[in-house]
Amino acid sequence: MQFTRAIVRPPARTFAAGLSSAAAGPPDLDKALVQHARYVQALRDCGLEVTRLDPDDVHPDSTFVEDTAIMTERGAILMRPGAPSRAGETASMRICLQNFHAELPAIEAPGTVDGGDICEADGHFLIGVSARTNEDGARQLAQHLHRWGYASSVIDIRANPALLHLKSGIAYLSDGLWVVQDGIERELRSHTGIDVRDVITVTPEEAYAANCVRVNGAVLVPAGYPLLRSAVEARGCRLVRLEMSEFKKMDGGLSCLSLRF
Ligand code: CIR
Repeated sequence: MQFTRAIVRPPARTFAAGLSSAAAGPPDLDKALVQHARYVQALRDCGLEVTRLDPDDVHPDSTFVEDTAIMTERGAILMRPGAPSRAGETASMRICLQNFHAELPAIEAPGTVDGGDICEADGHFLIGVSARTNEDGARQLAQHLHRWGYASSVIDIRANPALLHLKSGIAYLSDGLWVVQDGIERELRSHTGIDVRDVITVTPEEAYAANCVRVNGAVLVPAGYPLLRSAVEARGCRLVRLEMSEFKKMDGGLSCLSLRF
C-alpha cells in the first residue's frame, strides 16, 4: 500500500507517567522529543504529509497514536483501547479522522481493541487477541473489515506475556516478506491461510526490532539491531534507522508512533 499521509502526536510532558513493563527507568522527555522529531522527518522523507496532533498531557501514552485507530484503503475504524488510562485518547483522534473520513465506524463496549494488535498484509488483517484486545472487540473489528471486503484472522497472543501487542512481534514488509519473533511464525502459517513467502525471524536479543514498518520505498527499523538490519538489507530494501530508546522504555515500538494511510 502506498501511503500519502500520517498522523502523529509528540510525547506529552506527562510521558514518563505512562504504562510500562520495561523496568528500564523513566524516559528522558527531551530525548524523546528529538527522537520523535526525527521519526516525523523520516515519514516526510518517505513522501508523507504529516498531521501533528497537539501533545495531550492528560494521556501520558497518547504519543502511541497507532493504538487509537486502524487505517485501510477503504476507510478508518476507531479503536477502543483496552487500558482504562488510554480510553480517552480516541476523542481527539475521532475529531482528526473525521477530517479524512465522513463515515467512521468504531469499536463499542464491551469490545476493546488496541491498534497495535492489528497487522495488515495485502488486505488480510491479522487481529491479535491480547491483554488489551478482547474477543468481542476482535469480532466487531472483523465484521467492520468484512463489510469493506477484507479478510481477517485472529491470533491469540495471551499465552505470550512478553508481547504487549501482536505487532510487538510481527511486521509485514510487503511482497510476502515478514519479520517475526520466534513462535509467531507457527501461528502465522497455521491459522491464517496467508501465503508466507519469506520470513526474517529476529533473535531473542533483537526481539524489539520485530516491530518495524514499511513506508513506501523504505523500511523504518529501530537503531541498534544489526542482525535485523543486514537481513532486511539483504532483501534489497532501503533502510532508515531510527533511535527509539525513550519509547522502548515505555513499551512502544516504531509502528506505534504513527497512523499511516
Ligand atoms: C501502553 O502500554 O499502552 C504504552 N505504554 C505503549 C503502547 C505501545 N503501542 C503499540 O505497541 N502499538
